Amino acid sequence: MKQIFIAFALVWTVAAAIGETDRQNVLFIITDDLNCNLGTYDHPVVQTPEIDRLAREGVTFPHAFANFPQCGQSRASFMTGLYPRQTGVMHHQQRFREYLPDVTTIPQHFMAHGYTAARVGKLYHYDNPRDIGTDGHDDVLSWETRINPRGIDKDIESEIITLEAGKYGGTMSWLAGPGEDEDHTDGMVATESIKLLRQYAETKQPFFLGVGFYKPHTPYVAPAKYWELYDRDSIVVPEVPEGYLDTLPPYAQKSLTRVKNQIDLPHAVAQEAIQAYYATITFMDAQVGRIMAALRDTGLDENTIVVFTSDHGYHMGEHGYYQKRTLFEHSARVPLIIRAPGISAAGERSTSIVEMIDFYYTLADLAGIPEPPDYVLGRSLRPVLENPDEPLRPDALIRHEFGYSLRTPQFRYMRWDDDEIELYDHWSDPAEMNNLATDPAYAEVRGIMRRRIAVRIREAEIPAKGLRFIPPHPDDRGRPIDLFVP
Ligand SMILES: [Ca+2]
Repeated sequence: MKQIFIAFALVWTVAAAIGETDRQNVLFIITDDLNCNLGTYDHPVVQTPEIDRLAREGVTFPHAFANFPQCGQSRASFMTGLYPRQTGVMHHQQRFREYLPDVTTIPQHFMAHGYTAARVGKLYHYDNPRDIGTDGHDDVLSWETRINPRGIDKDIESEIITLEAGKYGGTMSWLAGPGEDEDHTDGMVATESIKLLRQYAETKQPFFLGVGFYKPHTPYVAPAKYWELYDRDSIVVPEVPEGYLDTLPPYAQKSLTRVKNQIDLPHAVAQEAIQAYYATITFMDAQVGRIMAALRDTGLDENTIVVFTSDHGYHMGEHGYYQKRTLFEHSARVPLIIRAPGISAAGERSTSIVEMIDFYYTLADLAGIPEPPDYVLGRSLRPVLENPDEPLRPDALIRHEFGYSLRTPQFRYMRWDDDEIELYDHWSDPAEMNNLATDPAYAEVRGIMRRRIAVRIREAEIPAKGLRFIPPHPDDRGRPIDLFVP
């Protein structure tokens, strides 16, 4: 009897081991404040050989959008699979766990199905660079392992060139820094991630590894060698015609003029800032390359899904503006590459529109674990990964502090809280510089978009199904609390 039991136990153990090695792991790489200034997105100057290589192995999504173009709100949204009004996080300093104590995040869902979940660096909101080396606004329930590297970039802050003395995180600032890649925080993020990958390769433990780079978020600091790749004097600064702001409604004007010290930057200063942003992107790209090399070395590349993205987009002078928090394409659009072994087409670009809220269903589906909880919204991108021309969504919905925008394959429509609107036709105006809000030729389009955005907003603001919600206290920072009041 004892022998039979041992035989059974052995069979069970072997079966379990096979099951484990067959599982798809997840390597989720998220950058901070990266736009689509990447080689694989046809940028004429920026060098990103490692991300380009990843793109050749997976599917690139040129029409992927953040549901809120700011750190905290975006990350709380896609990590829970809920729209920003549903999480209650309308200001980047708010924490979703206070309003949704029972919500199951993506890594929690993986842990509930036999995975270990680890975070290296910034996955949830983190005041960047102030909180580097701390847990930031982390969600403790999301991880078994949490690593917070802190590199020399934190030690040399006083040397950083900034538009406002003593400020680095919300203010454009930069430095061609000392040291090697491995000495900087993001170099250490890569080093720590590589250590975990080697460990997982040995133990065969299925894993969800969240790698959160702090760059290219300002301050744009990286080893000086990356500056040498870009000729400052030949950098093109986007130009804005005289009187441009007058073509926009008040809330849009406000969004483009909120950061006073970056308005009408002298040409040479703008070139310097853009060069630094480019250099920092290439530095971050090299760290992605180090992690991907470790994935190949360990053989984990054969059963690991890789996602590469950013928490939102970024202006670099477009519309006369820098950084994020607008409803324009540059702020709302994110880079997105997904490499899923045996599933994703290699090297293709999808024509489909995607929202970051789709990550939850996608990762659960690709890894082969049960579907997310009922309240989670979004759609699996599996059909698009198999056939990149498969249409997934007709449009993407993006929230701002004071309005919404809806992006279809041809148009962007914006509806502000004062009922003012904007309309842009991407087929004739991909830079979104010609506001068609009153153009008689577009009256019918505006009618269609007005009705459609109302439907999308309604869906995005209903309370999450069956999930306890504790409304934010009225004096929390952020929007006035009228959540879910009809
Ligand atoms: Ca960010």
